[in-house]
Formats: sequence, C-alpha cells, structure tokens
Amino acid sequence: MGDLARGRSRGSPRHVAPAADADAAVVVADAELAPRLDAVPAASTVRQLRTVGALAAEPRSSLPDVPDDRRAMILYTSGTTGKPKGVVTTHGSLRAQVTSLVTAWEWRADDRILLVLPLHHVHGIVNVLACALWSGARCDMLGQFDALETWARIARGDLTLFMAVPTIYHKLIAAWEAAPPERRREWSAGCGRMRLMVSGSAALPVRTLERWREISGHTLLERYGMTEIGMALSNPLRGERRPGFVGTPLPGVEVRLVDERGAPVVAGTPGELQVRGPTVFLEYWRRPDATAAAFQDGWFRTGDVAALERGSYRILGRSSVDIIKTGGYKISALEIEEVLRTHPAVAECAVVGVEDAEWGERVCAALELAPACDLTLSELQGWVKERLAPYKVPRALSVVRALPRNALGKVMKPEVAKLFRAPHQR
Ligand code: MCA
Ligand code: AMP
Repeated sequence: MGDLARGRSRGSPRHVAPAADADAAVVVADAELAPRLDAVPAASTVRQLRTVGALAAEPRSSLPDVPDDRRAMILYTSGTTGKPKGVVTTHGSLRAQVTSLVTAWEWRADDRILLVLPLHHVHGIVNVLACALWSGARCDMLGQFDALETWARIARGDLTLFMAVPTIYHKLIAAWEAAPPERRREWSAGCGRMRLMVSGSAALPVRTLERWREISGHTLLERYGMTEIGMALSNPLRGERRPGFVGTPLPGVEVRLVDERGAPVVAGTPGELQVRGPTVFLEYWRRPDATAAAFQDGWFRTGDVAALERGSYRILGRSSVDIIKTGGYKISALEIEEVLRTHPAVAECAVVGVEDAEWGERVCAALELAPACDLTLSELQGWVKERLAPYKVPRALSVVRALPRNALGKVMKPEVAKLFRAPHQR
C-alpha cells in the first residue's frame, strides 16, 4: 500500500510507484482520491478502480478460506538501499502479528480506538485496524492526524485505547499546553476511560513520557517493532513500564543479540537485535537477494542495536547512518541523495538525520553546488516535493565547498550531521 491510501499527499507519479511495483490489478480508493490514479501509466497492471462507496453498496459475501502461506499484504519500507522495498506478509504471519498483540494487550470486543495513523504502515494497519477488526472492537478513523481534532475526540471520553508515534504525543502535548485551562481540564478528563495508551515506531523521549503522564494520567506503554516483523518487544500491560526501555519479547516472538560476526553477545553487551518466529515476513517482493541478505541462520537481522539490562531491552541505535526516522516514518538517506543528484545545480550531496525534539530526527541536506549555481532551501524543497513524499523533503540545507570525506574519499556522515547542530552540540 502506498501514499495513495489516505488523504495525505497531493497527486504525482511517486504515489503510484508502489501500485506499479506490486503489479496491483485492482485499486480500491476513496472517491475523492480516485483522480490520482490518472497518473498510473497505461502499461501498468491496474485494470480496475473500485471506490469504497461502490464496494460498500455491493451485497455481502462470506470470506474465502485461504492457506496460511498465501501472500496477504505488501507494505513498502525504506532501508539501506535507494528504492523502497515491498515487504510481503502472509495470512499466517499477519495472524501471528495480530494474535500476539491481542493477547499481550488484552484487546476486547468493547474496546474503542481512534486511528490517527496512515494505513500504509504496520502501526496503523496491523496494530490499530487489524487488531480492532480481529477483536470485534470499534475503530474510529480521522482522515489524517490533527491535534485539536484528536483532543476533541478524546474529550468525548468513550475511547479505551490510543496508539501513536512519539511525534504525535509531542504535538498533542503542545496543543494541550497552548489551550485555555477549561479546555485542558476537559481534554485530560477525556483520557479517564482509556485503559491503554501506546507509543512506538521511534524512540519515545523520557521527557515526553513524563509530560504525557502529567497531562493524561497514563504511563505510555512503549513497544518496538518493524515492518518486516510486526511488533517484537513490549513493556507490560500490567507491571512496571520502564522509561527508555522497550520491554521483553511479545508472545510468539524470539529475539537474540549478536556481534558483528553473528555470535550471540554475553549478557549486558550491546548487539544487533535479531528476530525469529511466525510473525516474521515472507520476502521482499521480487528482491530475492535482499531477502536472503536480511536473514542470518534463519534469524531476521533488524539492523537495530540493543542491550538487555535488568531483564528489559533498550534500543541503542541503528547499525546504518543512512536510515532516518522522522515523525515515525523510516526513510533512506540514499533514496533522497539519488533524487538530489538529478537536480541540475547539485554537484554532490549528503543527507543525514539530525536529532530533533519534535520529529525524532530531521532530514538535513549538505550540498556541493555545480559551478556558478545557486540554490535556496525553499527552492530545493519545492523541487523535492514534486518527486518524493512530503516527509522526505529536507528541512535544512547547508551549501559547502567540499563535503567532509575520509582518506578513502567516503563522505563522513557524522561530520555532515555536525554542520546542522548548534555549536554547543557538536
Ligand atoms: C511534516 N512536516 C515535517 C515532517 N513531516 N517537518 C519536519 N519533519 C517531518 N518529518 C511539516 C510539513 O512540511 C508541514 O510544514 C507541517 O509539518 C505539517 O505537515 P503534515 O504533513 O500535515 O504533518 P502532520 O500531519 O502533522 O504529520 C505528522 C505526523 C505524520 C502525523 C506525525 O508524520 C505521521 O502520520 N507519522 C506516522 C508515521 C507512521 O505511521 N509510522 C509508522 C511506521 P508546513 O506547515 O511548514 O508546510 S511502521 C513502523 O515504524 C513500525 C512497524 C513500528 O514499530 O510501528
Ligand atoms: P519501519 O521499518 O518503518 O517499520 O521502522 C522500524 C524501525 O523503527 C525499527 O527498526 C527501529 O529502528 C524503529 N523503532 C520502532 N519502534 C521503536 C522504539 N520503540 N524505539 C526505538 N526505535 C523504534
């Protein structure tokens, strides 16, 4: 599923790339979004467009029986390669992902959740929507996240669950702080019937957890997951939720930490987090080499570095500097660099993620310009917006005479990141 899924971005060929890569035959869209499909090339496999309204009007039919190993879903994710890859999950892996969460977080038919996340990622489509459907619970949807609308919905006091990325909690806190006292009281009271509020997709800053607790009375449950594996680690529903930690393996999930040679590390030592079990995806769509490279002895290599401390896992960072997490979206620095290099004024470039209190990381670009060329941040942003999703657009620009390189001529990304930090943080 691509950006087409919900009303987030304006029409351009980038929205139809996943539909084309996945060989989609039928596209189901909201009538309002249907015109975007005009950009689908005539040669593509898309034969039919169905609108949600038309589908809903058709007579109901019963669901077919499908084998567990049949492919069920493709979600596109960025990695250390330039182009996003299609992550294929089967009916069996989806069932395992959903039942793991339904069990751990005790979903019930009388739960009611508000979906504020996009449907083209696991967080929205599996953790929120599929778990609600599986449990017979109710899922209310916002067209897209809006802090005031979300607070107004929470204030009604009938939600029992809420799940979001740290940036959304940051934005809800900012809206609460800007609101008059009466409104604040209403909003905080609305959290009263909630039984669980979850944060994930990126590291939850401890100060966000603490402020949210003051405002809502809830200690956010932080969990860790990835498109390829669904959710892997979670703080407990009952019991101590440790700030800065992501807890222990969820039901059905096995994890291990290994060193660079793939050998399990001794307790207390950081290592790459690897995951095994029925929740793990089948393959990257039509990328057998990438699929093979993603596994080591049957374990999925997450590329995240973690440590086990007093029985709970802590995520320490990623093994690649080329992966950026911004607003909960994973993006590839290499994908943005490839696009920037096609700009006539750009001779060479380096894209980095720089820590940011609101977005987790912000996309920043350092450029060497071609002779006699000039480029401002807003010109660059306007040009990139035509070619990439909005959250991939650089938020800061540094024009340099020469990018920092090591003796082998390789760009040193940590040095590039320093160009964007305040002097005291360098
Ligand atoms: C938008 N803006 C940004 C960014 N995105 N600025 C800096 N960095 C960004 N990343 C700017 C826009 O240019 C605009 O500025 C203003 O913010 C509002 O833009 P808009 O698109 O309306 O933003 P938003 O609607 O407030 O979006 C923020 C968001 C969204 C709701 C946090 O990013 C989001 O839905 N994130 C969740 C992604 C997600 O579901 N991830 C899960 C992946 P101006 O006003 O100046 O134009 S699944 C996963 O990770 C695994 C499995 C897991 O563990 O869950
Ligand atoms: P995605 O590929 O979009 O599914 O993003 C998965 C990545 O998000 C993981 O590999 C982690 O780097 C990051 N992530 C998810 N949850 C957490 C968390 N609670 N803390 C830190 N990083 C997280």
